[in-house]
Amino acid sequence: MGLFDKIKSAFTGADKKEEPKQPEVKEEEKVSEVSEDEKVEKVTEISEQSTAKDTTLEPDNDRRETEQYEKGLKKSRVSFTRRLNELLANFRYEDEEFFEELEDLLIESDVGFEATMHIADTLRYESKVQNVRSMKDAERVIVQTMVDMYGETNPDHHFFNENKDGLTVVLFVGVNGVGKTTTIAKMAHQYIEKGQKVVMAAGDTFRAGAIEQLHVWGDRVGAEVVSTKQGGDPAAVVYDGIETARNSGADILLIDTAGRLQNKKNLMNELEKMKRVISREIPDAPHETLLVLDATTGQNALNQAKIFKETTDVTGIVLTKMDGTAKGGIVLAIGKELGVPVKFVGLGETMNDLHPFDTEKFAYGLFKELIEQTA
Ligand SMILES: Nc1nc2c(ncn2[C@@H]2O[C@H](COP(=O)(O)OP(=O)(O)OP(=O)(O)O)[C@@H](O)[C@H]2O)c(=O)[nH]1
Ligand SMILES: [Mg+2]
Repeated sequence: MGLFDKIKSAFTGADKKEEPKQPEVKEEEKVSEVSEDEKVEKVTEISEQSTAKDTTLEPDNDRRETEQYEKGLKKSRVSFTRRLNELLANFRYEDEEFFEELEDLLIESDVGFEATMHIADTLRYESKVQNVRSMKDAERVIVQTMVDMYGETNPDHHFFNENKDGLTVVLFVGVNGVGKTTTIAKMAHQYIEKGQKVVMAAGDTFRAGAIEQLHVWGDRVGAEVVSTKQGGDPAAVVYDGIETARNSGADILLIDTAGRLQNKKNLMNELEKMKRVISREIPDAPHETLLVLDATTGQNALNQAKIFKETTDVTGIVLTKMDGTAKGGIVLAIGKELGVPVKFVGLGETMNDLHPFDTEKFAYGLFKELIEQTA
């Protein structure tokens, strides 16, 4: 059974629930840019909001997580559903212009070239062999093909490599401002909520304020932060982080890194040096090297991912700011064009807004009304 059928029976059955009322989101609304100086201040603000919210959340609640996906992907869903419905209203099966407009819509939704061609060609074929005649037929083929593609390109459930017998080491890489530090804080918070001990290493010794930012997060979430002075050697911080984590019996060490990409060779050298230090201390580590990508940057994010893939062994992707984009298709492009699994998605700014990537919930969050609409 394809993902489309699975979702249709799982989510749109008898226990169908009402979507909570939310204000309409403007398509062109963007995640606000934050200046370097404002970052620390913002951490405080965000943490306070999150603490207020945390008490109402149960982390393992499946239904709540589905709702969070729905809420976080609302911008993309509202925009795509509206545009597809508008396009479908003019559907005529022998009209090549329709197929071209469909391709434009898909490209603009960031699903990528390969996925776009596959979806449009599937519809062309189904029209030619006379399976598609009406607007409803076209809608079903488009939505089913898209949803099934999510199922095919992204494995059912993400696999996060944890060291069950000792310290798990996770290295976070990615360019400036994509959300590395925030993701570390969110992840730390979630592990601490589960009763685990977390150490964070401030491997970004480059950007002014980065060390302080991690310390503020550490205080908020209750994780020890290991750091050196600005301009210090990140590999030395990593070494200290491992020592501290071991000595304190921590379960997980989260390593922040600087977000430079001006010089590929420097980046490679710096990351390689950190990795050497890590694996000298713990042979299987880092257990995960997570590349953080900002979903709002579309094709750019994909290009960054290609460069990082060439320079270091990326084991998974964290796709942040999905809530801030109307172009949620990027997951499909990543799956199709990179072959690196998306392991986590950031669906908002609070500490509970980081989620293990779940293909079903994700596809449902993106296509809820369209799936329900299909006969
Ligand atoms: N809306 C939204 N904002 C996010 C998300 N993740 C991160 N952000 C915001 O993105 C901004 C940048 O996040 P940082 O964590 O500082 O990014 P970084 O990669 O560490 O940046 P550098 O340290 O400059 O390399 C902050 O304002 C975060 O609140 C998300 O999932 N959704
Ligand atoms: Mg940072």
